[in-house]
Amino acid sequence: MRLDEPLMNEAALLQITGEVSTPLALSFADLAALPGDAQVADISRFDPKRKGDAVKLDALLRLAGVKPSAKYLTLHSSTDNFHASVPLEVVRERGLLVYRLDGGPLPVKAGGPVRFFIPDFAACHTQEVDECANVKFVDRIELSQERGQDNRPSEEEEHAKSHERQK
Ligand SMILES: Nc1nc2c(c(=O)[nH]1)N[C@H]1C(S)=C(S)[C@@H](COP(=O)(O)O)O[C@H]1N2
Ligand SMILES: [Mo]
Repeated sequence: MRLDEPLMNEAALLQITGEVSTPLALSFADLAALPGDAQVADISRFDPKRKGDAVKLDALLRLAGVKPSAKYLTLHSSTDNFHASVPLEVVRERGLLVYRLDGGPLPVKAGGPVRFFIPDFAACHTQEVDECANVKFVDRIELSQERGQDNRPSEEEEHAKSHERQK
């Protein structure tokens, strides 16, 4: 489960890097093995259009041991080169990572294998933690002192195109 452990039995889906004492590389089995108080079953109770089981961001951050110097959290998707960087304090308590559907990995068409989800996000590009920050196919969470990489669409037209592409 630690990044420096060689030979993993199962592919890592999600890395936690940057301002942490223990960088992590977590597989589906690692996420599923987190204790009950780290798990959030069935996110459809927050949003009826969404499905799947999640783990709490806070549980992952505790495992990694976030340093007090960390002020920003950046969600990276290398799949489509999408990145969102938000103030750590805003997402620390309520951020979720959806990773499981019907007992298996979250499908790509639902934003899997791992998708960030903030239950009560603001409308798109209205503030720092908006719907656009619900990063799909997230494969790395990076903690940093300064704001990190962020290429969320900022203009309405650009944003409309991005939604069109995602359909
Ligand atoms: N990897 C990735 N995640 C992404 C995006 C993207 O283009 N790539 N678009 C974002 C934007 S702009 C929005 S509004 C939401 C849309 O999520 P939905 O398609 O589940 O409604 O996903 C966000 N997550
Ligand atoms: Mo968006």
